[in-house]
Amino acid sequence: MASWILVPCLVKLRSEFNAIAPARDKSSDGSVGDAAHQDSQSDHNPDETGNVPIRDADKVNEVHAIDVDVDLRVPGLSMENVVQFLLTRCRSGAEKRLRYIIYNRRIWSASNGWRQQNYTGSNAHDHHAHFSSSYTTSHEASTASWHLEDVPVALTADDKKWISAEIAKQVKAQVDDIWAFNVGNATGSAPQRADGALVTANIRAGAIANDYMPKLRHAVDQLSQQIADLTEQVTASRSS
Ligand SMILES: [Ca+2]
Ligand SMILES: [Ca+2]
Ligand SMILES: [Zn+2]
Repeated sequence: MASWILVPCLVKLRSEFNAIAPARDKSSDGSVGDAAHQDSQSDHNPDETGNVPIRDADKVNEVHAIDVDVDLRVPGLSMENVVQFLLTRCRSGAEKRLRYIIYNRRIWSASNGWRQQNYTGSNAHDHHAHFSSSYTTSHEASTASWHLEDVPVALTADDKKWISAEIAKQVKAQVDDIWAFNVGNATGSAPQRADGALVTANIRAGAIANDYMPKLRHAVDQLSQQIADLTEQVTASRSS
């Protein structure tokens, strides 16, 4: 039987990391302090038996910190994305369960309004991010969602290609629908496709209809290509 527990809010945070990054590398993960931590004051030490910065209200032997490996192994999702997402929630007051975060030579603390400061400790925290939790009993115990599923994920090159192709396909389908529109039924005459009606109308008007149809088709195809190109540009600029 373990002589300590990880506070439930951090158990939940870790499980959400596992949910959004199921294949993530865990080799730099951690919760309870190793021998090195036990010598110094750390939220990784169990709070009733170890050296911790705060004495809390209960007698439960709790660990108040987790380390999460930075390698999430999800294209377009970085630890930086997750840390910035959590900081936004902390700064807005929506999230109160964290005391501080250390990641990649920076530290953000509740006690100074979550402003970014340089972290100059011997471990740069570039292989893992450190999350220290509150020692307030209600915050420790809260397993409410951390909303990590809402962390924005950047589009990959493949995503962009897929979206562009999808849009081009949809535009093409719309154009085809227009050509296939049954103008005959719409005007109460015999069934007739729009492109056919156009040919007929041109013939009746004495125009050289069969010369115009391919040109018109070409123009519509160009238009749909322009829409697809534009969409690709917009997609690219949004995610850069
Ligand atoms: Ca305790
Ligand atoms: Ca406690
Ligand atoms: Zn740590």
